Amino acid sequence: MQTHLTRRGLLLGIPFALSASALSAGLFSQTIPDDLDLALRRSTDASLYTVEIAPVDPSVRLGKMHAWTLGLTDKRGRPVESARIAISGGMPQHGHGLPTAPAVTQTLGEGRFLIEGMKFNMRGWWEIDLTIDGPSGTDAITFNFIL
Ligand SMILES: [Cu+2]
Repeated sequence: MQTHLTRRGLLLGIPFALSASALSAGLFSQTIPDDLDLALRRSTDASLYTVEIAPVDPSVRLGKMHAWTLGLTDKRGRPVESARIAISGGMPQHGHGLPTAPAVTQTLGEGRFLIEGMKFNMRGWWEIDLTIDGPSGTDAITFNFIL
């Protein structure tokens, strides 16, 4: 009898547990994952390149148009002088993209590029998605940034 009741209690609990975890993992979750990688220097998904990004002015302000620099090296750590770099992104918790269309506007030499037109119009967790089309092939990376 005791076992039967316990099992029934467990079964009843399952739908609740499932919906609770579905909500916490959902699109509109307000919780930023604890293990979110905030490093701004990382290997691309297929390890073809290492990318380092940084805002030109470290104090990024809400709603203000600003620029970033991007450093690009190949697998052997050699600077990549020429690449097509596509930039997109958005807020994964809100389901929207970037409010602007940032682009590489200058090659700065030694594998460095200038990205202009960045703007974050909300506080929270932003993803910056880059697709790099360079001499080693095409690869992608997503950086996380919390404003
Ligand atoms: Cu948002």
